[in-house]
Amino acid sequence: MRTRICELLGIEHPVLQGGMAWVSTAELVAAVSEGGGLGIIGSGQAPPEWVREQVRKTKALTGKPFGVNVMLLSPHAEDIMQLLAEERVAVVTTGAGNPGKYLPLLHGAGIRVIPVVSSVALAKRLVRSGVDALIAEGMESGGHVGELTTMALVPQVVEAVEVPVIAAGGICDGRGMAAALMLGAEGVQIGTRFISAEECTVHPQVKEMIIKAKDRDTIVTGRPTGHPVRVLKNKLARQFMELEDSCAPAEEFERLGVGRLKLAMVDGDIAMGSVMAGQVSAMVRRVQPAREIINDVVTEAEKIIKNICSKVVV
Ligand code: TUI
Repeated sequence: MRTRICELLGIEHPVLQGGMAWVSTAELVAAVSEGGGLGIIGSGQAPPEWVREQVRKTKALTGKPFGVNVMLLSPHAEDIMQLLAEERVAVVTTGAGNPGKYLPLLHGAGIRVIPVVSSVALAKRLVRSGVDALIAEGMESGGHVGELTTMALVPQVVEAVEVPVIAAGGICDGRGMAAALMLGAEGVQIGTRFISAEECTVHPQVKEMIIKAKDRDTIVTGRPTGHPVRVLKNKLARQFMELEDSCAPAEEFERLGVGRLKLAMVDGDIAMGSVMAGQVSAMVRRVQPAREIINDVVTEAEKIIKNICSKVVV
């Protein structure tokens, strides 16, 4: 299966692995790129030196293209953009904001820039600024979420822009990929299923929690702070909900949130850490090599598309 995304990024399958802080480090990223998709380092709030080390480590593990996600709320975003331009990584994706001011720097270094958007307005603005493609992410996803679902957002973004659109949020298998293509997307970004990839260095407790999760086990917390995040329900999530119920001031949310993502993803404290994962957690059934995940998703999507009329008489 080939789309404009394959040509643009020099990859075999139009499957991106979402950049996830404390989760998508060099090992997973290299495995996804070696498997024919696009691996993406999650830089989160990490300092520039850490990001440079991960970029160099990934380059040592694969000669294939890979990307880095820059979380625009990070205090290090500007310095990280500078170093990514120096390192000439193939692709930069961005989350949680508008990357417009970095476009001249990144394009000057020959980097493809693909922002995540959760609204049509930002999609249009960024396309006018010259971005290469867009990731339209619905609120089924893990981590920082917008308001719209993938089903509603993707076709609206596709209709509004000419650049290729990659669908994200709620996609973890061939059915999701086929559906995304039906909505007009030319590729998919998958996060949660890659957390449970064999090569992912996240704490094993996190993989197990995702594999055990059921359909209603995620929740969005932090809405009053303006930065809502989807997480798997645990003791910490309940404490956040209590703060919301008592209309606590924003500082209390911030105090409770400090260091929680690392606590879960690296230290394996799945009770008091923030286990950011999407609504598809329940559909992730086992740990698998990244290459196998990509092949399963693409093969299943191709099969569905070829047999699309088998259940429908038109
Ligand atoms: O960014 C993500 N997922 C994330 S970021 C993150 S770290 C974090 N921790 C606490 C609070 C906030 C973030 C964990 N997961 N996904 C991509 C994404 N971007 N989803 C939504 C957006 C987005 C939201 C607003 C993109 C642009 C945007 O623009 C606002 C504007 O400037 O118009």
